[in-house]
Amino acid sequence: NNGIKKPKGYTVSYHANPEMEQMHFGQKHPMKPWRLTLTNKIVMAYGMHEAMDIYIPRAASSQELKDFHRGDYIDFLQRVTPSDNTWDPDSQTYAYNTGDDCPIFDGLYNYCSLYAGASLDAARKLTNHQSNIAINWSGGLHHAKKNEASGFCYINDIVLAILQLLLHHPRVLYIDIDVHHGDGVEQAFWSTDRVMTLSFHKYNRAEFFPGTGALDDTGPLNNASPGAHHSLNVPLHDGIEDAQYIKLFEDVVKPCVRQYKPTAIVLQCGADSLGGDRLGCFNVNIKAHGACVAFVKKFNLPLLVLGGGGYTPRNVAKAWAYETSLCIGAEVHPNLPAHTPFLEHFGNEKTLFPKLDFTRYENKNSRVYLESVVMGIMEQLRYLQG
Ligand code: VJV
Ligand code: CA
Ligand code: ZN
Repeated sequence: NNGIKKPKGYTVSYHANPEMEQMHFGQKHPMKPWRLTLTNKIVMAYGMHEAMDIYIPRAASSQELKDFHRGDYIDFLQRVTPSDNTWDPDSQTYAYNTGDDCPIFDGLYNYCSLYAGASLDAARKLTNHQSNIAINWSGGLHHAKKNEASGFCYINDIVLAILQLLLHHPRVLYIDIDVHHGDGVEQAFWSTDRVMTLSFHKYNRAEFFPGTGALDDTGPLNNASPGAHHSLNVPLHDGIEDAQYIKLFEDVVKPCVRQYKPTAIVLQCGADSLGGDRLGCFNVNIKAHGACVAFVKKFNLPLLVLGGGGYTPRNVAKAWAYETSLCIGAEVHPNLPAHTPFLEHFGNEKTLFPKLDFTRYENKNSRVYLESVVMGIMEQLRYLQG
């Protein structure tokens, strides 16, 4: 099995339900649940499953989904079929913001309850001390709101998982490296100091989804609210590169952990921040994306690792397989094992670390700009010690 052994002194659990991977958002929709099959095939081909506890998660119950979401919205998701979705003339969308971005497809409710169940199972493995790191690549759907779908997300599994962690943990740090702003998670915990949210993302209010997450959106403006200064945002321009991204991530995350002192961390690893992503606009390679996971792991706190965006499936699968290897602390050969299923899908790039496309987006992040962002974050953190 390529000599991959269980990590010494800690346990990693891997939560994956193959039932989800067959789901289809529609012909040309960018979200491809099939990327999860590719990920799992690479993980298994390397023999990484030997080093982890593997769980096939159950579906979350509707009651569990209602711990965050409004009852009528869950009832709608449970009931609606592709043919009977109703147009809402007021909002010019279908009900609950479903439509082009969030289509109603066959098996939608099953899909939602499976990825949510996986994140809940993963969170519970952490709280009952059966795992030190729990991985759910099918989760991380950070845009879903209490009462509506948004940006390919229907159920906010991250919010549900954090609510689980909060039953046992006084403070949870949420870190989001998806190229989009983690608005749903930020909004859910906006007015509490028991969760600090920190999102790195492309920011352009008018042109890039969802348009929120400016540097000065840091929580309720009223300093008397416990949530003040507990929502942190790292707005970025097109084309950020490996060395810049790693340095920025470390320069921001380290002081957040030092000041906030979380007792658990949730890391959303959206892979649309990789270079060459169909929807993304950064120039980050797989090793640099993984360096963020490795850095967070070093804090040795209970860690929930989630997926998220990622729209060039062959790169998503490589990144998440590599990040799985980092979680178990295994060194894997850069060449994909010869017996990897679907190897032909990777064309000429049978390596875990292809050179990702750097030609589409020029780097618009100057050193001075990134320094000013770090200063802005440090300024917010100063309020925490009061
Ligand atoms: O930019 C938007 C919203 C619009 C309205 C709806 N049209 C389809 C697109 C423009 C303003 N939505 C974003 C949503 C991005 C969600 C990212 C999710 C995550 O990665 O953060 C977490 C999982 C958007 N960008 C691109 C598209 N939508 C898009 C949607 C399609 C599509 C092509 C692009 C939907 C269907 C089809 N093609 C066939
Ligand atoms: Ca993000
Ligand atoms: Zn995204």
